[in-house]
Amino acid sequence: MVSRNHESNGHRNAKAELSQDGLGAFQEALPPQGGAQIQVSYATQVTKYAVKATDSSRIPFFIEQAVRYATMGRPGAAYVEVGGDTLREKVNTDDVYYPPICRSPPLTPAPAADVKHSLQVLAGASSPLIITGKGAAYAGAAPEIQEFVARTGIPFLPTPMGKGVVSDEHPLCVSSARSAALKGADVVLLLGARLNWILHYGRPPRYRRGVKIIQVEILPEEVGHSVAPEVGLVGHAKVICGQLLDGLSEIPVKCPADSPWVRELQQEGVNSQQIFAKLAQDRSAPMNYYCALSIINKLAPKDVVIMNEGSDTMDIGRTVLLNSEPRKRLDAATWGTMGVGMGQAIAGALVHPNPGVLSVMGDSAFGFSGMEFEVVCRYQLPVVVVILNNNGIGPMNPPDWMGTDGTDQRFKYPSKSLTPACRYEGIAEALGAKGVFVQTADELESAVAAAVAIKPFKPTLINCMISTTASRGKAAAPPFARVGKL
Ligand SMILES: Cc1ncc(C[n+]2csc(CCOP(=O)(O)OP(=O)(O)O)c2C)c(N)n1
Ligand SMILES: [Mg+2]
Repeated sequence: MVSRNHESNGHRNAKAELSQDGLGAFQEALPPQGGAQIQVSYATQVTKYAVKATDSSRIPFFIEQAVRYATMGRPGAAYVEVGGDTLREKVNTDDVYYPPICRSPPLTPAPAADVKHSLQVLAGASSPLIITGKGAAYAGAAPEIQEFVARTGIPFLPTPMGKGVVSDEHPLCVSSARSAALKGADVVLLLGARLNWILHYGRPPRYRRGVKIIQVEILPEEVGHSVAPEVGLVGHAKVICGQLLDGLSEIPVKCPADSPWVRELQQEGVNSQQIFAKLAQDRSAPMNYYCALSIINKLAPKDVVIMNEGSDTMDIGRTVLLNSEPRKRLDAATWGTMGVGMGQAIAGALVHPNPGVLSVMGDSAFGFSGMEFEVVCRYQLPVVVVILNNNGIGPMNPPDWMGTDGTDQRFKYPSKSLTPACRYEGIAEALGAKGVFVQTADELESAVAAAVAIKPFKPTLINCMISTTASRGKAAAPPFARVGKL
């Protein structure tokens, strides 16, 4: 027996009732030209699948479709909208069709001839480079890629969320010589990464003119998007990397550890590491980014999920916070804008509850979604937030509002400068969680050590003051020139 209730007013629902579509219900998005259901069409532009369930007995049908679209091919978001009345509808379970759980994505191989051609191109390279993207991580291709790197000796460079596919601490990881690696490579094996802005579109001047790209890609139409590849290997990265490995017995590829290419990159890496190490060793207060981040890196458990959001906090974090496992880093990546951080941290904590998530955020970044820490506390999620607080966005924020003449100068500073020394840890305390305020390297060290010692983590917020003038590759600049009289 199916009973329908078309009478409710929908005020308790984020989405208007199905029965009120087009009437102008509370918060119903209506197209200016007239009509209804524009919310689904908004979602269509940014998702792989968007639908409004029209009947409660069909909800399982739509959910199965949404999961199938989200996981097959290039993974992506799906959107299912259910009106309040549809949710409350009583249905006879005999009338409900429950589709079988959708299949796993197919393990599609690339044509054997293309695999062979790729290995021939790699075998003829004098300065080959592997780039690991998050597509390779999502595909679970890490074991095959690790073996491929071990057998060929080819240096590799991860994209931000491709970090950990092969450990950042592997001797062939050339993250510290990124520019030289991109510029010098004559062949690039691109594994599940787009040639978008983060990889400088694969074009000169950041790359050598005529560089040969071997593009391993799940989405056929992505191949050649920015640069026409020498070979496009379309299919599942795990399977294709397995094919490349198998092909090595017939077409060996070897990049000797003492080749000029590997030595050049390793030397370049040592040089930049020395600069970072010098900055990290400078433990004077207020700390620079490298000092604070290297303390966090040293104490972070190897299997922790690192969430990293901010400008310098994220950019420098990509270099200093190391990953040794795949799919353990979340940051802005391709589409994330400010504010994704706490949501990502919560999702990470639900998927990997032990030890949990170490969420390293700029103070502005925390401001975009910091109140979601309430969710972390309400559900006692294993999230440790460390805010690197430089009183605002990027370098050159004032240490306080005082001008040289001792008067309040807050309206003279740009809006990128936030409240000086804001006590964000008070939010944690208000929510019954642990909040710690730290200003020195020693204090940061003991606060992080105490937080990560409890496994799974307990909700904790460490508000860490850092230099308001430090930036990438730079310790604290000379003191901020105070703004004169208004
Ligand atoms: C939605 C959105 N608004 C604004 C920006 C511009 N933006 C980039 S990083 C950033 C804040 C960085 O400051 P913070 O998190 O304090 O990190 P810091 O560089 O100071 O370490 C902002 C506002 C953005 N990328 N997305
Ligand atoms: Mg900041």
